[in-house]
Amino acid sequence: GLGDVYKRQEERPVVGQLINDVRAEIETIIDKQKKLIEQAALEKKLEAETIDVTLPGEDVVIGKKHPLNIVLDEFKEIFLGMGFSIAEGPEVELDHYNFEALNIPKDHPARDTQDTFYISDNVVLRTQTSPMQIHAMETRELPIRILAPGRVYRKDEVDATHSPMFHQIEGMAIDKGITMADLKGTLNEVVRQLYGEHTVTRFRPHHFPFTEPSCEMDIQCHKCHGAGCPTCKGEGWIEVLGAGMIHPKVLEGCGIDSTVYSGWAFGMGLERLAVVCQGVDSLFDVDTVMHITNKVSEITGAHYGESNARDVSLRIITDHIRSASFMICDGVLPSNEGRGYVLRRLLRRAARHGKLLGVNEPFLYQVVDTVIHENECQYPELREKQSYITRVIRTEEENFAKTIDGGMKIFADLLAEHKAKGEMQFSGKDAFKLYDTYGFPVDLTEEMVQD
Ligand code: 2U9
Repeated sequence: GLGDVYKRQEERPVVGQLINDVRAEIETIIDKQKKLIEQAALEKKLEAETIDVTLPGEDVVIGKKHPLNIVLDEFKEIFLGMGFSIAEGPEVELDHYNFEALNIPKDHPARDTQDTFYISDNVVLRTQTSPMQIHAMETRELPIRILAPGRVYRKDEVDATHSPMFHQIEGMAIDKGITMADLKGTLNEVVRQLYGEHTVTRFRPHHFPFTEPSCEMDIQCHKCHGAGCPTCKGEGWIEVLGAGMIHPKVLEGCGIDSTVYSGWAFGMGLERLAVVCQGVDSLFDVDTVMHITNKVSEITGAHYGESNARDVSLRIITDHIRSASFMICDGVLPSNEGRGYVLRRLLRRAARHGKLLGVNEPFLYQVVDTVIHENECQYPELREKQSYITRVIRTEEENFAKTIDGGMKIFADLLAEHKAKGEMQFSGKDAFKLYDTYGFPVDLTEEMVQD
């Protein structure tokens, strides 16, 4: 203790005070030093964290423009530049607007329930975008210049060039003194802006109920310049649209005096236009499911354009796996009733088409990754449930694999039975057995029966 060092009692307070002073001084120095270090660290941190507000932000991927919209927007821009405006309207229409007002009589084949989705006796899913133009004629002041793009519906089986839903663009101009020359001049200008200044067109006479006279416009093939090649199927020309002078009956029906006013109209399929614009070889290539199809091609070895039957199989597998992935993500499981029944049917039908393409292993589940990659922008839950979706599909495929060969046998037997009777189609219980239980396509072509 201190007592041993400082013998003299009276020196104790002095030394004690000195020690206190020294300690205080040391503490002050340490404090000061600590503050300096902290300050330096803070400055360094602030410097490191400085935000340069002039730097560009990080790009956020929020999806991509649909190939059909790329072409549609380009097309709209051209027409907007010529003083047209864009019409919009319902996809569910009265029979009157879809047919009657367009001079399509009651017995016209287009009205057949085989071709048109009827909601009730006089309500349909529009089969063309023309009803929007009828609405415009009834409500807008003359003159009218409109473009009417949108989804349309027809009862077509899915194949290489058909789909129950597709897109149309129609357009019309109504004014005093409009002639066929305006139609040709406008459309020529449009294709020149779209495909280039040197595009060559030709107009051939045609017939439509809603235009008179009517024509079809072709453009000279951009690949072979008229010589004939696979793109134009040896024709040298590619058909792009139908058009004509609006039928006086159609004008009068909308309360427009056809002795004072006249107008032209055209209609075209957007999918076809997109194919030509983007220089791809098939309608399928511009589909949003293009990457999924490519994946299916990679696994099955089937390539689009080989044969109609294989094209159909490719498309069915692609579409069905995409739908099935969405359904499973939404909480549906394959089962024998309700939505699960639909899901099971999609998967089994897809698996069956895989077999038709010569694939004998479960493979559908491998397509899921691509489906998710292509759709997660719009539907992020897909990514979260990726392994679950894959597992559900794989399990269903494996279960189905146990019965598919038995199904093949039943199919072969039924086919032989039908062949013997010369029947072209399965119906009733046989159709159910094949289509729903075994996932076979039900329609038999004449060649299949004879084969
Ligand atoms: C009104 C009057 C006339 C629109 C027209 C066509 C010719 C035509 C087809 C092209 C391919 C439909 O998608 S497709 O299958 N369309 O050929 N459409 S004239 O005529 C109209 C439209 C509205 C009031």
